[in-house]
Amino acid sequence: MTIRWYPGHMGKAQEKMAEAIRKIDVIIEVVDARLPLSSSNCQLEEMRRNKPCIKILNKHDLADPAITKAWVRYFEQESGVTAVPLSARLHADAKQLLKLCQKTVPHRGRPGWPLRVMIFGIPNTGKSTLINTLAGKCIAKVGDKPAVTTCGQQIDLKNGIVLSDTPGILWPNMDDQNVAYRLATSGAIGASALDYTCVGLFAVEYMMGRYPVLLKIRYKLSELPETPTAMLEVIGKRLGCLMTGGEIDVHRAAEAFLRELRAGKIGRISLEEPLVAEDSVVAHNDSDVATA
Ligand SMILES: Nc1nc2c(ncn2[C@@H]2O[C@H](COP(=O)(O)OP(=O)(O)OP(=O)(O)O)[C@@H](O)[C@H]2O)c(=O)[nH]1
Ligand SMILES: [Mg+2]
Repeated sequence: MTIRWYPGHMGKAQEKMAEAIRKIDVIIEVVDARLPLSSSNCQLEEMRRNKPCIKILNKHDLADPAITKAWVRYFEQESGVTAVPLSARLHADAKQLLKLCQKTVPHRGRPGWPLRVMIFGIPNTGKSTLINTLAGKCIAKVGDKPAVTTCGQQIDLKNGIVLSDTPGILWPNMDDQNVAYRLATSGAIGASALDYTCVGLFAVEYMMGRYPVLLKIRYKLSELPETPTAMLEVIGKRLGCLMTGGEIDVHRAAEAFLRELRAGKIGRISLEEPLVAEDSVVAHNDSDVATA
């Protein structure tokens, strides 16, 4: 099944953000550390008007640490972009980020000259969570599904910093379906736009190839079955996803497997590595620019 998801609020939000960026001093792009390139929004490059950008590799606690290190090195080569792995729920990480914003724009952050920070990113990467941690209280609505925030809001931290929370936005043409399936695996695509069985099989196949030991440990297997379909059936059995009559409910098994994977129950995993992801995402960026 082809995945496309670009609900109406995203286009409107993008137009507003492109305008609002004029009055922003620094942009924090929150990407998912498990798929930092696929979850980077290629439209930002055009929108940001040379404003400094800090790329947060959030949900660092869920990602494969060695691969995250490789991603930081990869992004450091991009001009004007500082990449920082972080867990948005941790106060220490958030404090460090504020210091970095102040260092990036040292002439702002004084009375009458607030440091204006826009938090940008695709859905479900943890933008609102980061705002709440930075504010030290629950100001922005957070949820374990994409498109929780649909309207922007500004939060004055009363320390010379003003934050803008923004709705997660994707891009209209998801030509690269490998990117789309990685996004769906991570939880960035609305449930209405995907088929759980297809995404579950994609994720199972990836895990069998890249993290077979984690699967064996989680589902108590000495050997993995030969095919993703057989693996999903084993998972369904382990998680009790059965229909009346005892047959395995593959759709429910896929949904349950994705829930476990997203929550980090199988272990810390990354869905892409710098060299493998680069080719497909470069192709996807080119096709978006061509049709914009
Ligand atoms: N494990 C982990 N979970 C996180 C982290 N940051 C956010 N989350 C979870 O990710 C989910 C999405 O968080 P939100 O802050 O609502 O994400 P968002 O980017 O604002 O999403 P939209 O408003 O839909 O664009 C929630 O269940 C958060 O608790 C993190 O660093 N680690
Ligand atoms: Mg939000």
